Amino acid sequence: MSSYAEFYREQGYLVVENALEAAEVEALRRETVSICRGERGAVGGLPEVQPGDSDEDVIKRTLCVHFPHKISDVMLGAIHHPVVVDVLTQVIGPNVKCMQSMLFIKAAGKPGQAWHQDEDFIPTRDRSLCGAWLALDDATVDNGCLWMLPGSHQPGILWQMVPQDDPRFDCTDTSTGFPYREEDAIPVEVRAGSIVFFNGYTLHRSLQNRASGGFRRALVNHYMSAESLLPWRKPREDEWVATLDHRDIVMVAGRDPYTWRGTENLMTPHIRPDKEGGCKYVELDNPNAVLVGEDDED
Ligand SMILES: O=C(O)CCC(=O)C(=O)O
Repeated sequence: MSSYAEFYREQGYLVVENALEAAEVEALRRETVSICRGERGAVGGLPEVQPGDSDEDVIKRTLCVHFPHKISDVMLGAIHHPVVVDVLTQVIGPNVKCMQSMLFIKAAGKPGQAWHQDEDFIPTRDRSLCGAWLALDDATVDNGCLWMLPGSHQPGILWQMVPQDDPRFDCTDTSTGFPYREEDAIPVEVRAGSIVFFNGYTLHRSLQNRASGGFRRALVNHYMSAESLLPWRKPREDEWVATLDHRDIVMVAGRDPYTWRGTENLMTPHIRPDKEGGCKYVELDNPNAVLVGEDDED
């Protein structure tokens, strides 16, 4: 087993420094501006651009864009980044699919996300779920870097999620009842261009951006074993849960054993609401779309 895979298996996360070239980071930052200016297509809930807005004005109003890869070739390209694919094939296996992207912008003053396990939001149940968090700025304790509870993925337990109103966090529920202490948590401070990989059962959070200015941008893509079905939504009346398979996926390595199932276009880019906006999700045109984080779809 590679040292990457060994560390990840024990700790539930790993960091690869200098994974992206400076030009790749810059291209992703520029693309963030284009997406927030609405130049790449519709994003549900995107704030209107005002005449005279600088690039900074335009991006600072949005906490996070969900599914940017649906409208942006640059974001889609990052899903296939060779460093990402190399690590994923070591920690997941030879056949890997991606099902989600999220572009965090997190301007100064914006909230973090409370303790959670990504498996609560994207049920894979085979423990292969892995997030790849591409740092587009230096991430520090001050500007709201990730925090991990090392080894918390090991029991494979999904801790209860409950609503929270802690001003440090956005609207997302928090995991509760787990046997780890705050002091066990470690901040994952990384330079721009690093990638943090973390298992879907690893408890993690981020705190608010307390810096006086600037951003803590990160592109997070989620992956899992292509062998496993992905029961992301509730079954319809004529469906059996064990056969449910969300097929809005992008293959990134190996082969898709379920090509005969075809693929679907289910997910629609939208912004993540924050408390300033009353935690309200926008209505989407696509009736099958999953609003990630919405209570009845988690
Ligand atoms: O980047 C953040 O602030 C939170 C990201 C996160 O928790 C996740 O992607 O699961």
